[in-house]
Amino acid sequence: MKTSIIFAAAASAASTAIELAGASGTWTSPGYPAYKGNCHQRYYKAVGPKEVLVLDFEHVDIEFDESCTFDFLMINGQKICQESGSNLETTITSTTASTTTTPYITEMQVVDSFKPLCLVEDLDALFHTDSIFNYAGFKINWEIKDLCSYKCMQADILAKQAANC
Ligand SMILES: [Ca+2]
Repeated sequence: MKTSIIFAAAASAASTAIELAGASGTWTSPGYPAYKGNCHQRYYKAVGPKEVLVLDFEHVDIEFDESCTFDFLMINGQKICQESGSNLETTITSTTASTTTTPYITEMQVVDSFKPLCLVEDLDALFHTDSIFNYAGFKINWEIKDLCSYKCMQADILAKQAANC
């Protein structure tokens, strides 16, 4: 009896991928702005033949190591960890050394360090955390856009436009 209960729980845990429903929304990590350890949450979103999914990173604060081993958000195979704007200090230092810095330039550089991500294929994402050191997580504003009117020089978008528009 006990065995069958455990088996059922494991089966349901494996099928709990969360869909990003609708045409746009805000996607946050579990418990944002404070994730817990041992999290393993999948997300998905279908992207149609005439659609592009644009992910705009409003906030990312995930335990950092160089290969994103411990905690990460993986989007279609690409791992993301670190804090958005964490390049800021280095950037300011180098800019100040050469010439003057204005708040406007600083802001542009922060935004530029975490550019929107455009996906032409279905989103398949995983948020994974290990057992220690928890941070805020992520907050991503997403939107499905019309592929054929989307202006972007990204190679995979141009290829999909050529094939479908
Ligand atoms: Ca961690």
